[in-house]
Amino acid sequence: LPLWERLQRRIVDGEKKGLEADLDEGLGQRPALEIINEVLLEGMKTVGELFGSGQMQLPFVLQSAEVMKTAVAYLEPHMERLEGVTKGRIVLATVKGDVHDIGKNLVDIILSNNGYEVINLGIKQPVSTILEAAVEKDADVIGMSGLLVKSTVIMKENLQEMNARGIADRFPVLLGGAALTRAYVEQDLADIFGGHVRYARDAFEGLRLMDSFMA
Ligand code: B1M
Repeated sequence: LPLWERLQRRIVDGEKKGLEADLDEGLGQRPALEIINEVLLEGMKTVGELFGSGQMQLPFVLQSAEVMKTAVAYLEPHMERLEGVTKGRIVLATVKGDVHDIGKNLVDIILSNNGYEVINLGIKQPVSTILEAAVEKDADVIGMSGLLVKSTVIMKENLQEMNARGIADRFPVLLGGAALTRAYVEQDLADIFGGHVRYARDAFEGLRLMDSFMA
């Protein structure tokens, strides 16, 4: 198989052997970020489709996710990094009940590489932990990720909790993850939230929105 197809297959098949050699070869031809976005994420998309249609079982999805994580970790040092500036601080978490973190961690990488301080709390984070970290670390923005349909409801509850605690207008909120839609976030959730909430389709939109929050 040609290199890019081979890399994609490694994600789909969950095959780590030879991964680094292929990534090295790839790095000779394209920037690290482009390899992630245009090659590896396509592989994850296929995994999602296969899983969704019952053609792939969960343990294999987990293996694919592991290969994806290994590949991203290997490529990260090769990404461009804006040094010597701190543009702002974000507390970032995957919401309660949700373990998906590949997207969240990509957001972390993109923001960190572009001058933001990211306090990444990890997965399955209850709202109290997120809000307490935001207050304690004096964050500029709160970012929540979640891929399950269930997580879209949790996000709504989290915003209501911010209303209840009277901190809705202190922290703009950035939301992302596959089950969300722009309309749900920027109309339905914006309606019930006393502050500013925006939807990011991907990590780059997340970066643009961070820049706009800090402007
Ligand atoms: Co799960 N899973 N999974 N899974 N999984 C999905 C989400 C699913 C759509 C698959 C499917 O059915 N086709 C489905 C959800 C269905 C639903 O809710 N309606 C699903 C399911 C059902 C489940 C379980 C319930 C399965 C089970 O146990 N029976 C279970 C849930 C466990 C739990 O959370 N409690 C489960 C478990 C897992 C694994 C552990 C095996 C693994 C996760 C490993 C890990 O993350 N460490 C996994 C995976 C890998 C997936 C799919 C296949 C791929 C997700 C992924 O990493 N994509 C996924 C299919 C899909 O999403 N279509 C699926 C790549 C990643 C880069 O994309 O996270 O969307 P994403 O991030 C994007 C954007 O969304 C955005 O930026 C990123 C790109 O730049 N973004 C943000 C994300 N967060 C952001 C935050 C921001 C800004 C942008 O600012 C704060």
